[in-house]
Amino acid sequence: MDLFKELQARGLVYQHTDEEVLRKRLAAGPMTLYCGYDPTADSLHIGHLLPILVLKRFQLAGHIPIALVGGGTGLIGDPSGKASERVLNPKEVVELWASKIKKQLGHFLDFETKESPAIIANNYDWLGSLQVIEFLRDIGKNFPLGAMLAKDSVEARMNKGISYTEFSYMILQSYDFMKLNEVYGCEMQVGGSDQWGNITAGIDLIRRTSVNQAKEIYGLTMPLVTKSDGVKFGKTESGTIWLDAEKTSPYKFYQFWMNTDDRDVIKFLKFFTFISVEEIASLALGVEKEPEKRKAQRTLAIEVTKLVHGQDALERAEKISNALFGGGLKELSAEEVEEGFSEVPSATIDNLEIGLVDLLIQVGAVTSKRQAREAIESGAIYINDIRYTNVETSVAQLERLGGKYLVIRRGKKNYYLIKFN
Ligand code: 545
Repeated sequence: MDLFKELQARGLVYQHTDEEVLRKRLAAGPMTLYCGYDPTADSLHIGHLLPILVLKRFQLAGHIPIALVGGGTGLIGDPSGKASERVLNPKEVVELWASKIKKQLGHFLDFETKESPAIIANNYDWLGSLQVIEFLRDIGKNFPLGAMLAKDSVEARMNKGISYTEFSYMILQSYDFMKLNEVYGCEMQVGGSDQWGNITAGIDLIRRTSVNQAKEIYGLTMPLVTKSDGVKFGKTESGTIWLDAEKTSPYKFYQFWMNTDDRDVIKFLKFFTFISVEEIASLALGVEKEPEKRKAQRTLAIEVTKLVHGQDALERAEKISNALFGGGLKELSAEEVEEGFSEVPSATIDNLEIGLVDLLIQVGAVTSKRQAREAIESGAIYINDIRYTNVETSVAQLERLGGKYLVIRRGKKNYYLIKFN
């Protein structure tokens, strides 16, 4: 199967320039391609994973990927897919975020391989020194107003309003494509479907300014990732799933994928892993025949966590998951307890003489002494997975996880964390 067919089989192809021409070009030898990322936050999140993994797929097939950090365009703001004007971030902030995004992007690509080493670039290097007169004469002249107004990103904002700044964004992205074509022979740009207008604007610019009018330039977009429950992909009740381990712990990251709906898991395996489509088809049988095993979900969680956070973090995430869901809490270190229970209600206690009833009240597991007694006596209270039915239980004598934690569970799945100072 050729690369384009493979991408199609995985559901990764949304829009593209002429298929036959593109497939021929890909078969003819290594091609350089790029995808851009504006530093609009201090980290990428899982919504940004698809195109970076597509770059990796191209690299694995022998092509040369460029990850472009938008240090320049990040100062302007892409109107694509945005319902309203963006607030401009301070230059120092964009610069800091650009360095963080660059580091994250670098993680996914191979810079060492001899045949097709990846390239990382920052468009501030050429956009930052553009002169306005040159810009308008040499570049702006190639952008007919009619074509610009017809772009979705502009049209969608005509009523709500769009500044000249954001309106001009597509020219900058187009200029990047032209630059990367000049400097690295970059022939293709990829991105999410929101980028199609910017990508085609760049192709038009290269065609207009090139001496070789027959020069082929390619574009490819991926579909928007959707979930069958209608919740926006990448968001949970507790927020965005970031790629930065400091912002979303590898355990939480792992759990996000573990919790994938049966209706989405096969699609996500195709999108976010490098497992072959044949192997995914056999996992699909499992989803049909024995969904309770969640084998597909587990495979997805393992593969994506390994890809983003590495083998060690994956093992920790699995260990925490097993402890939480398989009754192995005692195996956890203090750090692992913190990671696994970072989002449950918690309380810090200084006084070891506290009684169980007060402990439950302090951590918010119950709201009154009466409720506490009822919960304990009815057998609903577990501490470190052991049921305690005596209201007089001595808290001081309970074994603390990692020397300082008690994990309290009320009923099947209400967890609370007690930390002793
Ligand atoms: C800038 C200069 C170029 C080419 C592209 C760009 C960026 C592009 C854009 N892309 C999005 C983005 O999101 C922020 C990421 C970092 C926090 O705005 N104009 O920068 C997203 N992109 C990945 C996918 C996307 C897109 O990085 O293309 O569709 C999300 O999946 O929204 O020369």
